[in-house]
Amino acid sequence: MTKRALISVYDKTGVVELAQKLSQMGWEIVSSSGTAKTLASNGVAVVEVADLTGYPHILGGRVKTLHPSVAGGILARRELPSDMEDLEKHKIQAIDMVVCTLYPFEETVRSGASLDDLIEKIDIGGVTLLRASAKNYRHVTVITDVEDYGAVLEELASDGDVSLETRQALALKAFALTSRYDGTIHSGLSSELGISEEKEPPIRMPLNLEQAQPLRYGENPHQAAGVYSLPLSDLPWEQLAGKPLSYNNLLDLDGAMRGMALMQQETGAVVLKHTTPCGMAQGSSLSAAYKKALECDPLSAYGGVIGLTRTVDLETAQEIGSHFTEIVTAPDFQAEALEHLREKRPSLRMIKWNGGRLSPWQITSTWGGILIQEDKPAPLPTEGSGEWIGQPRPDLWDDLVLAWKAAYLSKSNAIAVVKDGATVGIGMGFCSRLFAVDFGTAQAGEKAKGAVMASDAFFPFSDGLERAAQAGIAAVIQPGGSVKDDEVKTKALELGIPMFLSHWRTFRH
Ligand code: 93A
Repeated sequence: MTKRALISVYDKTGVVELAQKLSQMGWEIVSSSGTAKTLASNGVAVVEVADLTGYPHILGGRVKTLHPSVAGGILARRELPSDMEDLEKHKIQAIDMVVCTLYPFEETVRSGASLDDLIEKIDIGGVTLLRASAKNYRHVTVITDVEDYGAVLEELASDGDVSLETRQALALKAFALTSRYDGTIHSGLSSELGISEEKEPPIRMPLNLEQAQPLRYGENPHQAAGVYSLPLSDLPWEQLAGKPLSYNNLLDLDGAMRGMALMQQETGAVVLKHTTPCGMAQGSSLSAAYKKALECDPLSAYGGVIGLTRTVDLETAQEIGSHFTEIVTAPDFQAEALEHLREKRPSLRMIKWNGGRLSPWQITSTWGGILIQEDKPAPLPTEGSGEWIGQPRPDLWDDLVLAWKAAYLSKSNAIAVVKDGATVGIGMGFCSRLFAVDFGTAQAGEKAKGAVMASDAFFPFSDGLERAAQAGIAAVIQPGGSVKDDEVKTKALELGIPMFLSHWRTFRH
C-alpha cells in the first residue's frame, strides 16, 4: 500500500528536500495550500488537502486541515477491523506520517504584534494534526521539528520504515511541544489582555518549562538536573568566561542576582556562599564596596560568588583576581577587566547579568508535590513606611536599610549587623533567633559598638534585644508582629535602643 505523508508546515526550511526524498521512496505527499504551493513550484508531486477532503480551505485559512477525512486517516487503528471498515466506508485514505511546524505564536508575541495578529497565530489545525498523530504513534510518525527530517529520512532509507522506538520518541516530543505551545498562548494572551498572572491562582499556572541548559548533575553528582525557563522568558544572564555553571553555582547566582537587585541604586557588592551572603556593602567606588563586603568574612568568601551592581573596572578586577572565587556577576565588564581576570583566573565564571524581570513564580519541591508562590520582593523600607519605637536615628538610616537587605538575603533565622555601609556580622541559618544575634554580634566583635542590627522576622522575646545591647548595638530594624511585641518595645525603650518596625517579614527558607 502506498504510504502517505501529510505535510503542513509554517517554517518551510528543508521541506522541499524532505518531500522530494519521500516521493523518491514512493510516498504520496498531501499538503495544505501554502506548503503545496512551495512543493509544486519545486517540482514535487503533491495532492492538496482540499482535493483529499473534497472541501476547500475556508475562513481565510482558519479551517484547512480540520476535517474528518484528515483526522480519520491519522487516527485509524490499523489492527482494528471496525476502524479500517470506517475508512473504507467513508473513502478515507490512511495517513502514515504527519510533518507539521506550528504558527510561530511565541515569536509573534515577542515581536510586539497586535492582539489581532496574536489571535491569528494561534494554531488550531496544526496542533490537532500533531495531537492526533502523536496519539496514534503505533502507526503514525509525527515530525514537529526541521532538525528531525534528516534522521527520519535516514531510517526510512536504511530500514524501509520508521521504528516504533523513534515513533514513540517523536510522539512525546510532539506532546511536549503542544503543551508548551498552549502555555505560551496562556502567558502571551494574559499579558496582552492585561490580565495579570498574579491574579491567577498559582495552581493554574501552566508548568510549561523548556530546558534552557543541561547541567552535568544536580546538587550532588548522583542527581540529574537541568536549567528550565518559563514561557516567554529568557535566562537573565550571559556567561562571558570560565568553567560551565553547575547546579549549585546557579543557586548561588540566584542569591547574587537578588542581592544586586536589592542594591541596584547603590554602588554595591555582595559576596555569597551557599546562597546566603557572607558580606554585603556599598562604597564610593566598586572596588571599595567589594573590599568592604569581603572584609566581613574573608574566610567564608573563599570559593564564593560575587555580585556587583556596576560595570567591573580593572581596579575591581585586580582585587577579585587576588582571591579564589567561583563566580563574579555584574551588569557588565570593561574589556581590560575581563582580560585581566581571564588571564589570572581562567576558570572563574564571569556572568553578565541583564536584570530582566523576575519569574512570576517561585517553585520548590516537597516530598510528593511542589510548592508554588509568587516571586514578589518586599518593598525597601522607607522612614515613612514603618514606625519608630524610641528616638528616631535618621543618621543611621542608610545602615539600617543595608542591614535590612542583608537580613532579607540571608537564610532564616537571620540577623545582620552593619556599620559604615558594610555588614560586619551576619548570623544566618540558625534555628534560634537568639543564636543568630549571638553569632552576628560575635562576628562583628568590637565593630558591633555603634553598629545597627536587622532581623528578618520579629523577636519572639526581648532577650535578643538584651544581647544586642550588651554588644553595643545602636539601633535595630525588624518587622514586629510578635505576640510579645509590647514586651519587646518596652525593652527597647528601657535599653535605649531605637527600633524601627518595618511591618514586612522577609523569611528565606
Ligand atoms: O488556522 S489553522 O489553525 N487551521 C487549520 O486547519 C490548519 N491546518 C494546518 N492552521 C492550520 N495549519 C497550520 O498551517 C499548520 O500548523 C502550519 O503551521 C500552517 C501551514 O499552512 P500552509 O501549508 O498553508 O502554509
